[in-house]
Amino acid sequence: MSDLIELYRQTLRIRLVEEEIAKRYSEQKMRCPTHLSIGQEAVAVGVSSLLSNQDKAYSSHRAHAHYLAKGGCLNKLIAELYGKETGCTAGRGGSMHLSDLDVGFVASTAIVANSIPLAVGNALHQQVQKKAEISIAYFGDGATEEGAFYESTNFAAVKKLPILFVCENNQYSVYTPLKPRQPEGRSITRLAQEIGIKSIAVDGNDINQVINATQELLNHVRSGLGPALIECHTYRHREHCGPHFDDDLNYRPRVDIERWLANDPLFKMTQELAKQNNWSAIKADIEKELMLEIHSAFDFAENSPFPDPKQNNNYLYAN
Ligand SMILES: Cc1ncc(C[n+]2csc(CCOP(=O)(O)OP(=O)(O)O)c2C)c(N)n1
Ligand SMILES: [Mg+2]
Repeated sequence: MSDLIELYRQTLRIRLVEEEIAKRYSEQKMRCPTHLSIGQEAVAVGVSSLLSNQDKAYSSHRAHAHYLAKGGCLNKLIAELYGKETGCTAGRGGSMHLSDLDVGFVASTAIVANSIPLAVGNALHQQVQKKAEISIAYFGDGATEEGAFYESTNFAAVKKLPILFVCENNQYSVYTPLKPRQPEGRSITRLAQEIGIKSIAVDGNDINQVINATQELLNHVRSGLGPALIECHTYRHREHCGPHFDDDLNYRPRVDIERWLANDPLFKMTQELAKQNNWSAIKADIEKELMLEIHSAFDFAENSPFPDPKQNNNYLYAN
């Protein structure tokens, strides 16, 4: 039960961080686009619970949860959103371009599917250098429609690279559901299996399912048997990009929204944790401690300096 309490704490931490971002976004001090993972947090927390600091993660535009779950620094994340010098990419990247080598979070990028070849390239490096670590590529269902996905997974399978692909299938690419985008009946898991990648599909809102499948797949990857893919079925609660709910636009069936809200990862964990003695008091303490940490991170960001304009050319590969 203590493990589940810690998983709950980490999941709630990401939820409360992103709710605070949403609450303050209209102040216009965070000037970068933000893609929130609210509703999808159990994937990042479950996968990361089995990773080491040496393992190298790559992510997409929806990266906050992946960064925090990998051990990312909350102060550096919020400062990055505020465009401050103390941010994890020195205020140059914003929400979609996080990087922190201290915790093995190499990069997130805004180009859909772009993290996949980057992570595969790093896995080749790890294999050639015989490193005792692996790469992780997080991406959405939409990324599996890009050429980069096919080329990269094929190459990883042929070379038996040490990489775990994590597909967060929230069924949507912006406003478009899977049906008009992919042939009826296609399963991303089966597709990856046919490419030669050991693959498992799970309910991504059930942290136990995420952890059990990830463990099985990591045993495979870490034994040198080649790449693996976990497809996590999940659902975002809010709009694709931004702090609001957008269900008034009616692009997602009401019945689906309600079914997924009832399948919320925190709600599922709470059902189990409620059996624990003193759960209400434990939960209240966790919430209090997290809100203190979160408010302090926003204070840190607000009080940090903006980058010096004279240093604008720093960190450029070409100018
Ligand atoms: C190559 C490319 N095409 C289109 C876009 C615009 N775009 C940004 S996010 C997104 C949706 C991606 O959907 P998915 O991969 O399922 O991730 P999700 O947003 O659902 O987490 C699109 C089309 C982009 N950033 N890059
Ligand atoms: Mg999606």
